[in-house]
Amino acid sequence: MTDRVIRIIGVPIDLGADRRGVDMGPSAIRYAGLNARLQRLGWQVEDLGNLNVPVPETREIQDTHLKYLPEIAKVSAELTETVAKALKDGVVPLVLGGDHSIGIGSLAGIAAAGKKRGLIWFDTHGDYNSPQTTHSGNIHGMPLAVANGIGVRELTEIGGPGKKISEENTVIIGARDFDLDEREMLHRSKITVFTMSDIDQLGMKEVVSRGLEIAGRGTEGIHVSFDLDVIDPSEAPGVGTPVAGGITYREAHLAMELVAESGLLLSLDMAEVNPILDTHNKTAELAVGLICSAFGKKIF
Ligand code: 4U7
Ligand code: MN
Ligand code: MN
Ligand code: MN
Repeated sequence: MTDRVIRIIGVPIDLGADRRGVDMGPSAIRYAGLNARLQRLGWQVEDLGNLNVPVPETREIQDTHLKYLPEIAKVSAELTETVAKALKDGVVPLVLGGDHSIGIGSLAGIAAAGKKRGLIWFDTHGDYNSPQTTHSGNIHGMPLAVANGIGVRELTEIGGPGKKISEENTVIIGARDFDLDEREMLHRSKITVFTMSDIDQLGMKEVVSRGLEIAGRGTEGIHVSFDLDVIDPSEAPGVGTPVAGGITYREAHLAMELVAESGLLLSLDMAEVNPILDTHNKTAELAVGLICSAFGKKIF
């Protein structure tokens, strides 16, 4: 029936995270039946396979404040081109992580394609550290900052100089674990943050509606970057960085259903699935369910 095409781009990277395991995310998500389920929704699916990512054991850490910088810069540049090409081809890029450093390439690719898009970043964390503020040196704690022009040029200039996001159209949802300096930098930015406490008080429906309004204002649509650790570890144990007190299974689906209903979604990242910590691929299956909700699956 369809001219609607989703192009799947796997990025089996864990160089940006301390813990090994999220490199198996793309495989776990495909194993959970992603392609067939999207096809059943009426989408045409083009799976590009995975980008080439070096294995950490074959590399040495050069800078402890920016672990595996050259390797991550190279993968991010390749992802940037792949995402930009997808957008130029008029298809929807679906990027499967891998750790959340994939956000660097996704957002640079969108910017390189010349698109003005809003951004909703579902995450426990701000991912807004700089090489100066990071405690871990892990680049998966930095992609949002990098996209906003903060950090080393090897990362911020991928896909061209300048910021890759518009702060005014950027929203974080589900936050509950910021580093102190990261929190300060976010306060000073024009990025909107909805914490877990906001979700408790306003409800997910209201938070996502406000988020969509902010991200969609004056843009061509939105990119959603979804870090599975935003969901409570009881529902999503298989993530890179589990933190108690997250959103529920239904809240996550509601959020994606509202994104679908808005008609604004133009590209999507699913990050930080870690099959090693999972039970029977539960988290990857949840990720597939959320992807389907975001791309229009209706219960009835
Ligand atoms: B994720 C952290 F210190 N802030 O920088 C850091 F708490 O992509 C966590 O959101 C980063 O999973 C988490 O290492 C990155 C830490
Ligand atoms: Mn993240
Ligand atoms: Mn996170
Ligand atoms: Mn810390």
